[in-house]
Amino acid sequence: YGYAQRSKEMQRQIKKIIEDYILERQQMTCLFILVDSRHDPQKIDLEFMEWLGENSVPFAIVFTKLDKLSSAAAKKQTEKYRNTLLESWESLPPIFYTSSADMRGRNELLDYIEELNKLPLECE
Ligand SMILES: Nc1nc2c(ncn2[C@@H]2O[C@H](COP(=O)(O)OP(=O)(O)OP(=O)(O)O)[C@@H](O)[C@H]2O)c(=O)[nH]1
Ligand SMILES: [Mg+2]
Repeated sequence: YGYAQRSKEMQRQIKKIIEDYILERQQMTCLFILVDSRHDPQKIDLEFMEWLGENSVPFAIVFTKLDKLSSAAAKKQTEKYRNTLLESWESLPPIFYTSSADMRGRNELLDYIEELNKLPLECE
């Protein structure tokens, strides 16, 4: 749903495909939103999360590329993100702090997915 160099019409079609998938995919128990940790909270992402909330779609946030920030900057940036979320959410979703370069957060994320996979699928 993010940035795409496409015509407005194509963007609309892609949006529809993504939304239909998210709402109709029965097997999906949690949606992971990957957020480049270097960026400030983006309107498009916050709106997407709001839409997920309205549609009762469980989600978690995965901060990526944390190796690209100093640990002080990473702390500051992710705290800013959490604070922005708390402006519109009562509580925070699960949040993972990761880097594919140094593998941080990998086990936490895999453990969480494993736990999710143990849950029974919700019936309609
Ligand atoms: N240093 C670093 N590079 C990463 C990380 N994750 C992905 N990359 C690199 O970023 C580039 C894009 O990889 P993708 O897998 O498309 O990651 P993405 O998060 O979608 O990033 P963009 O496509 O750049 O928005 C590749 O060169 C990856 O090797 C990370 O955690 N740390
Ligand atoms: Mg990419």
